Amino acid sequence: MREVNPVRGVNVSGRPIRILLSGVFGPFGVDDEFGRKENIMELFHNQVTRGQDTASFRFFHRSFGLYFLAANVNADVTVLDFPSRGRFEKEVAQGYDVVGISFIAPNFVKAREMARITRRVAPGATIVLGGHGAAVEDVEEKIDCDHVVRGEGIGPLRRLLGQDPDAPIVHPTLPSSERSSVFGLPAPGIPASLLVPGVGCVNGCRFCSTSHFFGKNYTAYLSTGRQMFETARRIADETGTDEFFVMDENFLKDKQRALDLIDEMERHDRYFSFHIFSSTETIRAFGLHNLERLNVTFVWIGVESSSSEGNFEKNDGLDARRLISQLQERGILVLASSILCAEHHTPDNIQNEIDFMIGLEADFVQFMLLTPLPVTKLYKDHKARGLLRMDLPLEEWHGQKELSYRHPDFPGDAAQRWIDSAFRQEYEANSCSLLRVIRTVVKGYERLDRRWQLDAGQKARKRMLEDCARAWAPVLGGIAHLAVNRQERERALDLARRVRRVLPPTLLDRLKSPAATALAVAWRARVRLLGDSIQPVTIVTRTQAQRIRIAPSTIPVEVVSDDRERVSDQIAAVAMWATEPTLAN
Ligand code: B12
Ligand code: SF4
Repeated sequence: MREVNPVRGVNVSGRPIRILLSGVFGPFGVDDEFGRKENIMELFHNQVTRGQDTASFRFFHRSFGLYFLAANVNADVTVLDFPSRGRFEKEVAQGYDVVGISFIAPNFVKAREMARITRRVAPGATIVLGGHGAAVEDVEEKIDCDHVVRGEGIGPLRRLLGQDPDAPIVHPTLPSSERSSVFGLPAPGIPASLLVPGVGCVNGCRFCSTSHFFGKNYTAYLSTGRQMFETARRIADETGTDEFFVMDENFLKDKQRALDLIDEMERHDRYFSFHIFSSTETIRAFGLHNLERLNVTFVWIGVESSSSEGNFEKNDGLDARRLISQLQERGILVLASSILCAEHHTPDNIQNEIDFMIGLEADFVQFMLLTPLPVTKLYKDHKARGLLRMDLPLEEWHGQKELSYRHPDFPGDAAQRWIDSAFRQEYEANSCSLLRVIRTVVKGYERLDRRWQLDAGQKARKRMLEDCARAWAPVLGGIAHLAVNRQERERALDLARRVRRVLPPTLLDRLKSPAATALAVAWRARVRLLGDSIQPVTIVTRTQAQRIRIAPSTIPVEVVSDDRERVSDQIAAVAMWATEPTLAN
């Protein structure tokens, strides 16, 4: 193994070390020698709203980990996000001392190809692998590389470069999503910013790759409520939005930090809103009242299963339906996730599981097939029992089509048929998620509107709910027009009447409604004619060693358009015209 010259980030020739950090190459979500069509690079369209046809939510997330690494080493760093294979090769040829490749298990073959390209084009470069794919067994023997970083990456990368692994963490400023749209309509406003209070989760649920990858430990990047407030305030001032997507698997687990954050917001009379992930035990411990005070607007809950056989300690004694409706009453959107084709499922009981998830009436529902990913307890157990399908290529280990373990009751394509049907049933029964979102937001608004007196935090929350309802309500006509069934059409029309009553539309709101319907119809035509694939554009971000010291929070972004040539993407871009500026922040 080669070593990076460890002279505090500067090599012997006196120039800073040059590092390329790259995510895997696209195209994504297509069947080719490197990937599968089900493995789409979009969170909701892949695993949440994918059964909702043109009402599916579309957006991309950058490879956040890479920007954290870039902001926390003293070197000239280029981050290459969503490159094509050719673009990656061209960049490697620029001459880097270190090439870092971030990947997850289903993208193993892409990472191997990138290492191969690097060896050919830049034989002198040190190859470092990181991200969840690093947990693939014996990865160093399967991919030609020099270092493998498992778990948290900032400390090890700094150590590798001879820099202080325990230096303070700089939190970069990043949008949480790119090119958000639904029905082809760009999401209004500035996208929420990203906030990563820490990585890992101590709960260690048996299937959970995140918890096990980080050694069932939690590494805090922002360890106090005050640090969180200061970071959020700085980012909000830079971006112009007070909305944050909190990328932390179980953010409320550190209750005191979250309570301190509320105190800071109240003390400074500056209120942010947060989208969070949380287990139910922590929601219960934190309390619904505190969730409102924290101004949580979205929560992702791992409901996992209706029965104790398929569940975990975190959900002991949970009445999921009640909790979800209490959250929705407060205007908090809920995403409930569940696991299908688990060991205890059979063709006789799996429909009960789907019915249970439908009955929750959450705003969003995620279905995933139970997937024993390397490093988890589940993987080890299944391996010991000889259940793992080691013959199944890693590209298929994404949990949306094939089972990666042998389950006697779900042979062949049975798992795929169940998961596809679950998404469709949920959509047909509960209507599209956008409709549910508007309904929940209006509920939360009405609840505050009924109160005589509101404190400053509640006033800020009410304003935010109003803005959200006004922004999306014009789409209700389009939902009714393109409804999946009569029930959805009636629900959309009822809700439109209710919104008009609670929030009388302005002239502009009235004009937006037919425009939104026309765009939604155009989007449906595009999908029917050309399919629904959208590829993320390549994003190149360069930071310089000295610039990190001068302005640690600012990451200049340069957008490269070489992936925009696809005809279908150009058509998509017409419908999503306003999303482009978000890339040039
Ligand atoms: C955001 C996210 C995505 C985004 C990806 C965006 C992108 N540009 O790649 C979206 C939503 C598109 C996505 C999709 C999928 N994802 Co995903 N995703 C996540 C999520 C929720 C957060 C990752 C994150 O940003 N964390 C915050 C940053 C700071 O942490 P980090 O990425 O882990 O990076 C740290 C270290 O890993 C390390 N590191 C990372 N890269 C590198 C590189 C180098 C060189 C070094 C030294 C270190 C290093 O250092 C970083 C700082 O500590 C994780 C769950 C989680 N909480 O981790 C799942 C997760 C990574 N996803 C997973 C999976 C399975 C998928 C899907 C296959 C699921 C599906 N069927 O939809 C698809 C695949 C899509 C595709 N074509 O690649 C699994 C990976 C499992 C595994 N063992 O490989 C995870 C762990 C979820 C889970 N628990 O199962 N995902
Ligand atoms: S609570 Fe969530 S993040 Fe934590 S181990 Fe369980 S599934 Fe994973």
